Amino acid sequence: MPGGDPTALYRAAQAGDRRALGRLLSLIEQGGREARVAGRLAFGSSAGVEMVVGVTGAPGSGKSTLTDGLIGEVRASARQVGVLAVDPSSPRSGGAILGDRVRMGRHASDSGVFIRSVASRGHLGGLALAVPEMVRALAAAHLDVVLVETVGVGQAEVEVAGAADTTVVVVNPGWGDDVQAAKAGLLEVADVFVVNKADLGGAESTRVDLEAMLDLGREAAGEDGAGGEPAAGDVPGRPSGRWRPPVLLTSASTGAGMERLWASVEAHHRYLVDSGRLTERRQAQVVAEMRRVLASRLERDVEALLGAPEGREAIAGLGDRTLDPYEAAERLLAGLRPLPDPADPG
Ligand SMILES: Nc1nc2c(ncn2[C@@H]2O[C@H](COP(=O)(O)OP(=O)(O)OP(=O)(O)O)[C@@H](O)[C@H]2O)c(=O)[nH]1
Ligand SMILES: [Mg+2]
Repeated sequence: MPGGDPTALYRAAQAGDRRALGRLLSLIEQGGREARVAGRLAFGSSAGVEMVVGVTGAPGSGKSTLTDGLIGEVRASARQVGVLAVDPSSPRSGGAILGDRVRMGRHASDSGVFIRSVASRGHLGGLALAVPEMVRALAAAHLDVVLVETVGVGQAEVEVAGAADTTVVVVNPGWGDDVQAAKAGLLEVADVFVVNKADLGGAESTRVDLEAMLDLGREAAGEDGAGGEPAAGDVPGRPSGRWRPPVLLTSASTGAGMERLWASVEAHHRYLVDSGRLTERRQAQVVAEMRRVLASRLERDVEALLGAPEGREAIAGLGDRTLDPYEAAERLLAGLRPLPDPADPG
């Protein structure tokens, strides 16, 4: 077992050492210089990840139970599976993570399954940055399929879900009863819809409501199916039909519907590959990741600038009304520009 050296940990993880993989993920989670070394290595070899599947939905909707079922389906196809169970609500994370261990515990002795709980420690922005790198580390360790469980209740969570090729959105019976704006985000990211806890009753009417919402969304986007202009993003010479998210009923606690769910996830994956959209999606994801890195760096620069003498001066200027907020910002920006000239020896 290598020490904390990121390169040694990476090589060991790649060679199948699961404890090294666990430590590598901790390095990435913590960030900093060693994380960058590990991240760079994983990025270089990450083209090999076969499928990344996000499982998102409201707290308690059955995501972990469903993920456990999906692990079984992946293992039935003899592929290795990695799981990142993301718990953004740090106050209850201890209990939830323990719960995940229990719910996915039947796979604990299977060496083809690697389960990792990730607590955000109250910093979801950081999580959105860390998760794609963690997925790449799992891929480098030859896990063929990576499942990412996240609670889908906000922009940042939806961004975490955006790290997936295929996103499964989990709802429960009754979900369609009152349409809220918050649900629109989930409608948008869903590649496969699951009405879980179908055993509780009312699932069929929720399915009908969901189908109607999906139809509305497609009409609004001008996708009535027959003829018409090809939708933006269609690849010439490839099938131009858009993917229509299926709405499935499951009862994760009994395993009912799991086989069909996995078949739908695989069908979506085939669709992405055949249409050329998998490559597009992954490229868009790394660009989005770069954008998040840039935004977080710039945010940090802003904080540093405000704490520096010129920042304090600008803040004082606002206080005595000699500067308005726009002038103050302009002055600070002017201090940042121009970028250093590489030809300038000084
Ligand atoms: N009746 C019924 N209960 C279920 C089903 N699936 C999950 N549950 C139960 O719902 C509760 C929550 O399940 P979890 O799998 O932990 O849900 P989760 O979405 O992962 O929860 P958080 O990660 O805490 O947001 C547990 O008590 C499960 O046993 C189902 O299909 N039917
Ligand atoms: Mg869970």
